[in-house]
Amino acid sequence: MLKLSTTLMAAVAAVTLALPATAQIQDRTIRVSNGVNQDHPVGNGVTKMTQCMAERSGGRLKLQAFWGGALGGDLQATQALRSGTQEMVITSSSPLVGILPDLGVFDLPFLFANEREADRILDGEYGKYIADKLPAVGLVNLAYWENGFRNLTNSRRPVTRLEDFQGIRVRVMQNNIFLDTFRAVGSNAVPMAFQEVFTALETRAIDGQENPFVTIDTSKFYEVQRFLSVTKHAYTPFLVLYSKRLWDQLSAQEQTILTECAIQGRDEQRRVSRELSERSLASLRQRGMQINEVSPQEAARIREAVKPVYERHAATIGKETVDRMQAELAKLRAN
Ligand code: KDG
Repeated sequence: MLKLSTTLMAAVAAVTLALPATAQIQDRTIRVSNGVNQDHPVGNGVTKMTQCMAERSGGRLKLQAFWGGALGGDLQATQALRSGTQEMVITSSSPLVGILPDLGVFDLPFLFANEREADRILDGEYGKYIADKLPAVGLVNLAYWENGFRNLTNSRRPVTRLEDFQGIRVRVMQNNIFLDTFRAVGSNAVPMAFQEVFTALETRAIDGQENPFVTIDTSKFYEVQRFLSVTKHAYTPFLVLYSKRLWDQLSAQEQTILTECAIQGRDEQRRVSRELSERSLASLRQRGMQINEVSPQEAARIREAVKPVYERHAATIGKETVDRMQAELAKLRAN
């Protein structure tokens, strides 16, 4: 009897090993949602990821993308992943701090000096340190894509100095650190989901908002905003999240393909985001927006005004999470 079962197991193993690798890949259409429009660089990333998945899975793994918040805003879509009713979302980290407070580290004002620092932190040990915390809250992060450096638009006046923020009703993401940052410079910060922003600006329910140039451009905020001030006050990453509940139903082969293709999508999305950023700025100027830089002296005053935000939120974010970020940045800047 023992000889028969051993022989049988050997036969099953031989057949399984002989199966083509694609046998571990099922036909799947994976829904992914995002809050921006398809002409945003996220669209380029999704296209690249889709092509990669098709090549690697023999056409069995597909992405079905939903744009403009069609499946709900960032937080709502992320909750759908946690309940296992949606596979993927590409979302800013900021609206998710209620799910994982550590993500608030990326909202600290003026944290990154440039994209190089952001890439090194996000794609290195620190990015993994944060990503490793997500499965415990029902999420898997496949890669960090780029939302980008955020700048202020408004309909009231140019913001060239600290005092100009005073009294401007600025929409911010639903995130206490952004609320605190804009209150620290004297604005009236208004938390709001991204999908409500255009109408709120159009009806003057709010005066302004803050986003990267490519988002201001592709979301047509230039139609309802007159002034753009280049503040670069924060850098927001996008998380490319998968539902942990649904991830665990995938084969190792399928998980590898999704992860590696999300990284190919990342490189393409960042490339297009940076290439389009300057073109978007020029386009916004051509469309009639009045654009101003902020002088180094005034930028220093603004940074000074928001410095207490770090102390006020370190405990909520997590002391280790903040300390590790500061240490990683210090190492990068020492080289
Ligand atoms: O889904 C991502 C978008 O909602 C993104 O633009 C978020 O930067 C964002 C904002 O201001 O809400």
